[in-house]
Amino acid sequence: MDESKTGLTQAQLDAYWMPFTGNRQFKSDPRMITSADGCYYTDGDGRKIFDGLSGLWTCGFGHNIKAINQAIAKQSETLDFSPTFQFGHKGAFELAERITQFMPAGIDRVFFCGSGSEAADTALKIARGYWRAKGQASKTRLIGRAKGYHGVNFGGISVGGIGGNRASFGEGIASDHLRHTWLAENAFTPGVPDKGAERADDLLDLIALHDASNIAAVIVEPLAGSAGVFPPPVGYLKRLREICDQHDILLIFDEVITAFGRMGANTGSEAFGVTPDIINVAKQLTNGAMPMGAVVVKRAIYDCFMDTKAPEYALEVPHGYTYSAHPLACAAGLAALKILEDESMIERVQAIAPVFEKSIHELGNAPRVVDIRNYGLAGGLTLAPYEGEPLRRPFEVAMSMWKKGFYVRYGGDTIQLGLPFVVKQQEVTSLMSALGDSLSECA
Ligand code: PXG
Ligand code: PLP
Repeated sequence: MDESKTGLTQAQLDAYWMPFTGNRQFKSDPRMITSADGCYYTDGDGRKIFDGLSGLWTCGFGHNIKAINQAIAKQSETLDFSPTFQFGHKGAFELAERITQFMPAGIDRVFFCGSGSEAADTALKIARGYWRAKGQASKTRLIGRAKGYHGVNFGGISVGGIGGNRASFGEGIASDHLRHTWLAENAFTPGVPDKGAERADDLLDLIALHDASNIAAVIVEPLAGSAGVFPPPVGYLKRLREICDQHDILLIFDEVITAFGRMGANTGSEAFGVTPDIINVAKQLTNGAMPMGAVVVKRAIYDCFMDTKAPEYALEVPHGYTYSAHPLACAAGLAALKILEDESMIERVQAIAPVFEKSIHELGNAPRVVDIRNYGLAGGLTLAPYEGEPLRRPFEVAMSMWKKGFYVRYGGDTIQLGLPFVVKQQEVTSLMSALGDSLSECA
């Protein structure tokens, strides 16, 4: 290892076990990021790298946002940490109420946590606790969907539907999965695909199998992000909602990627016109500047927990994280939501999304591209595999892009794009042009 290139000793390089990373490959050829501003990173060689995934779907406004940085700095000077178990600080209440302004009507009680993974497990526990509080304790079974991503904690991987994230870890929590919504006949459809709403009826089969009296909740991403960007078929989410209503099953939308602008709307729920019972958020909530997640529930769910004969000092939910509603994260969240509104971020996404859609679909004839999907400022390409090595081509394409000065995400057999809301038209076209070249190089 050339220490002058990374500024690290071998011992430092060795000590860090990197998440979701090929550690051996990385450490033989490190890709270091030293700073970020706007839509660009600077790497260890001083090169500017365009951020084609807004961090990890976190930084829609771009990086180094002064108002957010200042809010965090100011908060750290007055209250760096506060316990939120049995005590409160103002920012937590302010942010909770502010979040509800971006949620569908009636979804207005906010439980804070530290990440999207914690949000997933929190929402699943709330769903089970809710039915128990209502005297229907047999309603425990949790249902997710193939290709779903709900983070990496045990609840989340149990309902999650990405095999590679589950295979190494043995037993999870009893759960079932709906089939995913991808259909070959929808390949290369811009925006939401026409076919596939009937796949929501998979839920009826699971109800027939287990009986609704044993099912607590269904959790889906309104648009599946991590698996490679799969927008919902027309009518699919509406049908899920109907079945959940008919059978008294809670519907949870995991909006960790879709909330706060990326869909060209406040939420995926708003974009696709279907209101669940619980919405999970994280990432864009603080524009990525502080770790934070939240579970936002229908008022009736909260009220059900409060409607108890237990003494007032008793906990209604024995759940929470040391860092739930951390003061610095609350300050970042308040500053970020102000920018979302004041700087018309959602309108910007709406304005640039058609450019993105047209541009990404122009890659339809690039070598080895077998599908392209998009919605708002999220896009995914599926690449044909090398024989016996389905994961290799996306990795090679992403590395080729890095060399050209573009950061894109690869996962499974897909390349994912989540452009900053503030991206310029010319940046969209140069990204797609570079991606076309990388696809050709890796054909
Ligand atoms: N739910 C959804 C829908 C997500 O997209 C999580 C939960 C978990 O959040 P945390 O904060 O625990 O990571 C996510 C996170 C990618 C990528 O490349 C996606 C995520 C994370 C990292 C990479 O698509 N999604
Ligand atoms: N493990 C131990 C030993 C702890 O004391 C705590 C919190 O007090 C946790 C785990 C949970 O940490 P967190 O609240 O950050 O999830």
